[in-house]
Amino acid sequence: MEALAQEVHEKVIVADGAPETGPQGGVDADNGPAVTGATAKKKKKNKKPAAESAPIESVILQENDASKDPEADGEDEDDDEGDEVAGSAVTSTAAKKKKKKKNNKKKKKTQTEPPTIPISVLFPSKIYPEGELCDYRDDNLWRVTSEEKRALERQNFDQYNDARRAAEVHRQVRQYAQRSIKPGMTMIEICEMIENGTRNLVEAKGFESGIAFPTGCSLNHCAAHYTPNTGDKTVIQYGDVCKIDFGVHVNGTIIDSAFTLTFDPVYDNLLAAVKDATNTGVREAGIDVRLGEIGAAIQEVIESYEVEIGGKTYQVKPIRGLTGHSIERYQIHGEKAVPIVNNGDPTKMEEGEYYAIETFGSTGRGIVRYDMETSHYGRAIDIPKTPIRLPRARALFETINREFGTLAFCRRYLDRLGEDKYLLALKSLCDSGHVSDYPPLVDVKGSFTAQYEHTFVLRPTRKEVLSRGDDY
Ligand SMILES: [Co+2]
Repeated sequence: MEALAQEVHEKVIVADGAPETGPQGGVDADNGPAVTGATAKKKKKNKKPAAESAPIESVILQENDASKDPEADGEDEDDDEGDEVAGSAVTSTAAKKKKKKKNNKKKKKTQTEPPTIPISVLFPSKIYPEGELCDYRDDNLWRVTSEEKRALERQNFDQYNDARRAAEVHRQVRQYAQRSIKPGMTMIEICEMIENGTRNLVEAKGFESGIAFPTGCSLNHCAAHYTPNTGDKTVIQYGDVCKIDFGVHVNGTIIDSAFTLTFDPVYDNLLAAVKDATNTGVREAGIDVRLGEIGAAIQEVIESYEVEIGGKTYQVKPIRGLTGHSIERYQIHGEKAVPIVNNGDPTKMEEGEYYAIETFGSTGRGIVRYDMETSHYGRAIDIPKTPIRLPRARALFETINREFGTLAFCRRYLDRLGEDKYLLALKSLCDSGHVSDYPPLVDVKGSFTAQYEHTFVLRPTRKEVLSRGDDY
């Protein structure tokens, strides 16, 4: 999710702290210096993520009749390999037969279609799979073997494990979405598919686990912050470019990851540009790396692509106002913004930080403005001291605080809580600074925008790309 500022906290309704200093929300203001002459070394290609389209094993099921088998073991695959090695090679055929039998009896615990089985059931050990591990470079490579850093990591295990659980939910839900979203579905159906999948797999429960922010499904020239409000009849079309951007949290540790969904292959190069750019940003990131340098690397990659649509060729442009961001607990948008152009920001990434790197490419101007009806909101991190006068607004604020704390929400999330006719109250909370609104961000009409996004953590010894999957 792009540019939303939130903070922790469940119960606190107290008015504490100063009014929020402009959330880097919405448009991350201007990212400073222009897109000056990106040095044109084409790097391209050689960094294709492995196994582009292999479906992740735990999601593939059916024949296993997973839904009726909450007892089976989700990690059988590994066990089998162990058996194979242990057993004698000579008897391998017999062994295989036996194993097969055993497997059938035991049955694998696998996900249903649509996904309904909680990740904690699929991983009875409650230890969730690590993301992609990347060693730091050069001056920081020593970290991987440092006893001190490794000890520090062991202390952080629980939070990593929470993040990995959220990431596994994200992968399973998004891969189901990739398989099943088809032209003709309404945007509301798409969002509910993703949101219900998330709630089920993460076992949504108050602030312990759940949806981290509204499901973005911005279309075409709209780059970010669109999700349908109740009554929205928009239907996804064959020619649409849809950015699916959703978030999962466990104990406030958020996975923020997005991909672009298209049906027409004419957009393939646009998507390739942005996928490559996001992977570049993720690869360049590390402890002590400057944010501006990451932006420069991203910009160079995006601009090295062209896409031909309707007989016209476009050089893909980065959308300069949109950025990646650091992530804090219960707060999707931390202090630091990761630009997607070279803005010269000398701020460094630091040990222990969580980041979402997201990049946006456009066939339009590469500049966004606000447009259309607002759906996304978030409580101010620092609640203004000024009292809320309107009783209706005060009540709504209590609901927001109780249900979402500093996690972003949308109108549909209020609707499902039974809130009704709240728009005036919500508007007054925005005016008083208790809540921020995040209207959709659009490039010029007729243009197409794409996005990919990953969440990683700068662990003391290595970088872990938590949201990495076989899909992207
Ligand atoms: Co984001």
